[in-house]
Amino acid sequence: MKIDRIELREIHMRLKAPFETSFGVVQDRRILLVQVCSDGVCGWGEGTAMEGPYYNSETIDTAWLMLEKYLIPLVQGRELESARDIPEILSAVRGNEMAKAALENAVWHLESLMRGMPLSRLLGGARQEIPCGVSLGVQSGIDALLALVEREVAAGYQRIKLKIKPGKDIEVVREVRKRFPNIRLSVDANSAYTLADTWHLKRMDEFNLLMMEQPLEWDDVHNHSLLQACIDTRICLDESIHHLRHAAAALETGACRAINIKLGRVGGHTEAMRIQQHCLERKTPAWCGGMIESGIGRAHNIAMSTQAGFIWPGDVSASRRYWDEDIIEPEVLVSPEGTIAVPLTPGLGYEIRERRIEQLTVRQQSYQSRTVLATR
Ligand code: OSB
Ligand code: MG
Repeated sequence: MKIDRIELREIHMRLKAPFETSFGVVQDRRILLVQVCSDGVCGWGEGTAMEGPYYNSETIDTAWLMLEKYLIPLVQGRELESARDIPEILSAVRGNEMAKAALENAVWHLESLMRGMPLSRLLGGARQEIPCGVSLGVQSGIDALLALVEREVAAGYQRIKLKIKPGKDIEVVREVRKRFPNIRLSVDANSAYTLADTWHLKRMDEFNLLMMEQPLEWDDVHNHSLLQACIDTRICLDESIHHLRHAAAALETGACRAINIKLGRVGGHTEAMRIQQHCLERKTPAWCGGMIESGIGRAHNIAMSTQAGFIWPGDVSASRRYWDEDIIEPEVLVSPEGTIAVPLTPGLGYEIRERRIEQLTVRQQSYQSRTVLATR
């Protein structure tokens, strides 16, 4: 397939409720979409960089810049065998995984359409349904949190993850565990602690958590290996893992015993595939993380989660938990058993609502044969 047109868009979508983590609060999402076309067939990818550089170092604006100035020119007008070729083509550019992933994943979608295959099957996934969990933001009070947990457990979700931060951790988890003694429960600190908090974090051991996600510095695997040696709760790394070598080193040094795989953070489907394969071979649980995606990112996450290494419920939940109106049709639905049925039509398996996307677009740029075509 020859890539003859690439388009970047920024759309604005408002979350039904603010989402709070240890690094900040977001309600108005600025979402980057990439469309890659060949012979009139177009694939879509979502850039999962956030509005500010507080989860990782990328933002929607840096991703746009990297795509426009460095990444798109490498792919524009190229004849490709497969989306698998993309990482090598982009390899001279360091880091910027979320920008790369948006582009690579759009090419994966395009390839699945051109081959007339479901993306999940093109990636080698076999699952017909995937297990789902939810991620609950930091809440103002314990009653609000308990009510939310109640609602999501009743909806069927198979794992509840609580965002924690200093001052809203041990006692919060204690209350939730007391009320729900048998649910699969985990916590995510988004790098809010340091090694000096080891004995504080060890108090989590009494709550029988499935895992504790990214307690320490975003770029420090070594300190996690020291912490993991002191606590019984399984550490899962999120922010620290940007590619297979990070994952392999983290497992080898005992820095974690589970891995959160996010398409954006690891640079796209090809690298995600390699990491889940590595986890599978080492019998280490991997699961699909989320970045509060629109339907396009959600559909990519669903396709990815059908691979054998994704054995724990992901943070892939129903569209309506976040959006009044999604940009795909049907929206992502979760069954009363807490699963998503994997769509098996060619491509992502959902219709892209282009008219809706048009309405939500605040900037847009087309690239064709290395020249800018249209701006608005
Ligand atoms: O750490 O997993 C995280 C959202 C934004 C940034 C980081 C994280 C999250 C979530 C939300 O936990 C997961 C979702 O999309 O539902
Ligand atoms: Mg996380």
